[in-house]
Amino acid sequence: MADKKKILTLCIIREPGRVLLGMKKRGFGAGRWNGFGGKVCEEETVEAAARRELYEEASVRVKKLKKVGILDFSFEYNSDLLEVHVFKGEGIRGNPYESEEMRPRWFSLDEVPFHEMWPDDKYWFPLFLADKSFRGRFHFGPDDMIVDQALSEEEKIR
Ligand code: 8WW
Repeated sequence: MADKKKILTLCIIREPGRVLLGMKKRGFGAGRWNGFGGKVCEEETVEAAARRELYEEASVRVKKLKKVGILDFSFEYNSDLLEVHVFKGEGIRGNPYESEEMRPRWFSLDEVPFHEMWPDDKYWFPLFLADKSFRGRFHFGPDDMIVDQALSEEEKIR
């Protein structure tokens, strides 16, 4: 039986010329640079969850949060279905601070570490950096290899 779809958030902070990523220190995706995020709790909006996780994982808040993408991930070796809501954060408040979960670091746009990120990121991150909205799905086989994928630019994401 397929598990229930899990709704997750992913927030990437954008400034002119650079983005804030975090090195995931433990749990799912450990050892990879990624945005900040996690599970949406009951009785919580997806945007509230994105702000909460950003604060818990990097000690920062943002003035503006815009949903720019939805990505569906599935895996051959378990039945998890992840629906990841991708947000662009702007107007950072506070200084990024390392948590038990994440080690934050700014990357200039020409040094985004794709080789140390999830393999799907190299497809949709350029859309993110170009201020486009997008929808995608990626199915992973052995060794986190992408075996099936679709990605499209969208007018608007709700
Ligand atoms: N960039 N999965 C959401 C998450 C999930 C679990 C705990 C945060 C992927 C990216 N992120 C994720 S999971 C992010 C905390 C991916 C497959 N490809 N690419």
